[in-house]
Amino acid sequence: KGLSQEGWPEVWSQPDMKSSYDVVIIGGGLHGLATAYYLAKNHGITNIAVIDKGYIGGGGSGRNTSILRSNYLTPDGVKFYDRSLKLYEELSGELNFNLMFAQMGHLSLAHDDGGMRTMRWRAEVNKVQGVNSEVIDADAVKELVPYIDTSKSTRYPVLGALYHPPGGTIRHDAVVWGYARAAHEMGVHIIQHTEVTGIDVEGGKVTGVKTSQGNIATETALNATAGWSSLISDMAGIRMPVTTSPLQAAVTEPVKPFLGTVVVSGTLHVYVSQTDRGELVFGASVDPFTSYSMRGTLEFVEGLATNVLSLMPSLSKMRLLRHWGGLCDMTPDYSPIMGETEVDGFYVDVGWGTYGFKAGPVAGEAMAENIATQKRPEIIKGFGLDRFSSGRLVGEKGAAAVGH
Ligand code: PYC
Repeated sequence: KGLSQEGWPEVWSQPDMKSSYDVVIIGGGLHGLATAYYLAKNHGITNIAVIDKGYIGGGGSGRNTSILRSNYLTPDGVKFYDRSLKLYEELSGELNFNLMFAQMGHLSLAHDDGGMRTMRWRAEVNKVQGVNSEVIDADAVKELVPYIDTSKSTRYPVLGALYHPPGGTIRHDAVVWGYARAAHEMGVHIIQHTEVTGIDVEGGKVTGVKTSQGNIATETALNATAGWSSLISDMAGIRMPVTTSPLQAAVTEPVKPFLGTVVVSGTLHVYVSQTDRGELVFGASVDPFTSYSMRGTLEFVEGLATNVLSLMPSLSKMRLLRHWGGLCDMTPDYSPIMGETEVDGFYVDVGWGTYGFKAGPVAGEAMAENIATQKRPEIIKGFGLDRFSSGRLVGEKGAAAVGH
């Protein structure tokens, strides 16, 4: 309160927290806000609080490299992320908010025979699910991205790539704001700067959520946090097979548009795209240790520069403007944990590793259906916490943008 620009209308209000809600969503990032939006829009449930200990979109939703794609490895993964991409395609119109979706195409480079085999495998799984992906050779890569060094003399020569035309980037903050505004208009309370400190469970059921602003009575709580997902789940007595590691990214000064495709190299642990403003956005693999730190490190910048320059040597004069870190909750199979838990009324949408941003819309849609109908929808059937006891893992490590 009091921080709004003079004369500008408030896009969502900052309401006083009520003492009870039908649904409390913990985490005001993309997933939490999207779930609130679809609960209200698709199921008519509007007595909802979305609670965040910071500001909305201040976690992973505002700290990613905004890449969208659906070229995964397992049929479960491909169907799921494809639904997300389809929702993203319509989202600017639906939310009446320009999300600047640039469907510029996405290239995953292969630098050895093993890499080419994985790309062929992914292309075939993608095609069976109706997703547009194909393997192309090094000459075709060069045609799409002339600045890539495709000579044979490099340490990791480019042999080819998985080309996925529907992939691209979208303005991540705008997606958060668009969902927040639409959810707010339907009556959802967005409660910022309020920390969840406990979850009340009686007789195996959720009865309330404790916060730094007081207690809320509710029978339904969703953990939609990243970074703190295991700590929040612990509050309800649910252990998560999750470890948390930082993921860093960086952005350069703006230059003329020259890169019309997202380029990823798992071997070099790097991904690059160019924003509408001309900046290059770089990412890498998660830091090789667990931590809750969101600070950038010098080691990261050094490694990143080395790898970017082996891919595109002509970028050597570019200056980095800033770099940052976010938190990734990694699961053993690199797929999320979604759905109900052993505690009645306690739902989770966590464990997103490095895939969370691209899944926001479908995760919100599916979790809203899960909560409203109390049945886990088909599209997330395979992602339940129960898979770690049944052994039916959904291995998506092979679809990671970079090695982890
Ligand atoms: O999976 O495409 C991806 C990705 C990009 C950045 C982090 N993950």
